[in-house]
Amino acid sequence: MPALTEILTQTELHRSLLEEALRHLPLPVVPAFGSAENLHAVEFVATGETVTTGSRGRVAELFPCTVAVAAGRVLRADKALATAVTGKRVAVLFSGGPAPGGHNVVCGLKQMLGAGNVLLGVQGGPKGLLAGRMAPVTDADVAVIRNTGGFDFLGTDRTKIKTAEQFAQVREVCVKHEIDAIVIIGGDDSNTNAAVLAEELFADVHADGRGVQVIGVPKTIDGDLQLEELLPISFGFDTATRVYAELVGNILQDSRSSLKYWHFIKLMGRAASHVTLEVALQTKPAVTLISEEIAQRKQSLAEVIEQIAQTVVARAHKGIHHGVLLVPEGLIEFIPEMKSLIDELNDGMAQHETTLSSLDEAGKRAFVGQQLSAQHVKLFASLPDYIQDMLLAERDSHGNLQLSLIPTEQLLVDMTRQRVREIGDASGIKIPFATQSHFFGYEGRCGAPTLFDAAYTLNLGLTAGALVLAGKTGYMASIGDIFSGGVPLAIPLAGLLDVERRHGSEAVVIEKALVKVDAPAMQYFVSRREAWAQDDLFASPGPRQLWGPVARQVPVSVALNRGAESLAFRFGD
Ligand code: FBP
Repeated sequence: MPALTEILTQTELHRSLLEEALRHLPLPVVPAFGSAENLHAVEFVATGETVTTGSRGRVAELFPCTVAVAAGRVLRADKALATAVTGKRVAVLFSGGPAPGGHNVVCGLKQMLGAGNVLLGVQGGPKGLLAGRMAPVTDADVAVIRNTGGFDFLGTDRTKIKTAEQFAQVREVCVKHEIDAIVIIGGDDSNTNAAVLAEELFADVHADGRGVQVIGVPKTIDGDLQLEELLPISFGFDTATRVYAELVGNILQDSRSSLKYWHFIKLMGRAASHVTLEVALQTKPAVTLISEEIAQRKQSLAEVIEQIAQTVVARAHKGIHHGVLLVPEGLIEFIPEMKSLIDELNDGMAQHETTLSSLDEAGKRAFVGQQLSAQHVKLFASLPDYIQDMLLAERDSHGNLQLSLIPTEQLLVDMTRQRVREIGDASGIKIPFATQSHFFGYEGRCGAPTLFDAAYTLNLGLTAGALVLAGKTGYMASIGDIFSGGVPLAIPLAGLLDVERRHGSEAVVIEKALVKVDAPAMQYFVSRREAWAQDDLFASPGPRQLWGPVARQVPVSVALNRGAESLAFRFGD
């Protein structure tokens, strides 16, 4: 074989030149743990801060053990542990959608646990935990996965652990594998799982009366697991938004070069609009919709379309027939009238499940059209067939509409086209409106982590490991002071829980952190968006940088919301 083909074959199995180089990228460690070469475990002490929700009383009844121990107090790393802890067996699992940096959490955990303890990797997320599928994580594994994207080392899934039978299964697995602690790397739902498991496994799992410690690690590209200074952002958000910003920047360049298309781009983020806001701050497109603002203003779908059409027309009058619009994945559910329609459809579909399952698409549309209340009939009829079909499609395992399947970007294109035509007809001027639509979602979830996500996750893994060694349970690891050195924190999971009534019974949840319309990042965006709508002022941030002057950056929205003086993060050095 010629030499070049041999070289190419050698890059298989995650050995591209970049992946190889990334494995040797040095990452900073926060001062509490010593240095990258000489790490040590730490004690955790209570800070003056507590976390709690409006459901405090009920949470204390449902989570007596973990609430009594933590009392809502946030902990921070203190001095080095006096004696080495050895002999612990710790299981780690990914839960929910993948996010860049997850592999580094495993690396940090392994490093902190050291040779004296065993780290077991659970395969296939919570489902794998229930089935007891796990194997030791070796130093060789860690050397391979360091600084790589994805969750492919272990795999993940979205199983919710909530029934008595499932708790019994987890206990059995813990006994069988002699597990002392479980680390769950996940988002709001997965950390709710962690809180519930911490309480369930608090004591009496092993024959000697010992329980199993449970620690959460905050992950999600959606950025909706955050808590001001205590948890500035979940990991994965920075990388995902930089990948999307690069793609959006390229499209902005194309639109200004080709001078003929409006690009409507939907960005991932199941509920909150953090991803869309961040990408807008990085790229400055003509139109960006923020679901939370639309909900706050109680805008109808027609009003949202009018707003877009007016921008298209205003730019056309200036001879600009191109532009870019960003729309968050979750928009539909934030438009009050759509939310109300979806709620009625959810109930109706559950009630008429058998009838609906016997009908074809057109039959379903006609049947539902007759069942809807008067206030929703007109709105439902105004939606194109393909949206009606998606609204009537099968719900996910939690009974939710599968939002990422709804082509919101296409809906906005079609409805805007109609409105632009009406405005043109009324004024006797033909307004060109050629379009392209896109959905950027899965493209951003598994990229190699940015320097921020790589360093953040390594330190989150070290923190989770240190919490295990310090004997803690029922906490979520975090890193505070990200602009001034970094400090490992432990947030009591029970303090984050809310108790809601859902479908007639109690549900325990960690509420998603939505975009706050009065927060500095949103206010800055509001102050600039009119200028971005009028002219092409966009920026193309280009590929994410792992070396060089712009590598050490946090997301723009995080820096603005935290009142930082620059975008640069600092861990340790
Ligand atoms: P997590 O909250 O579990 O991190 O997942 C977020 C997300 O990427 C959303 O942005 C998106 O709506 C969803 O996952 C898609 O889920 P799936 O992988 O099940 O299609």
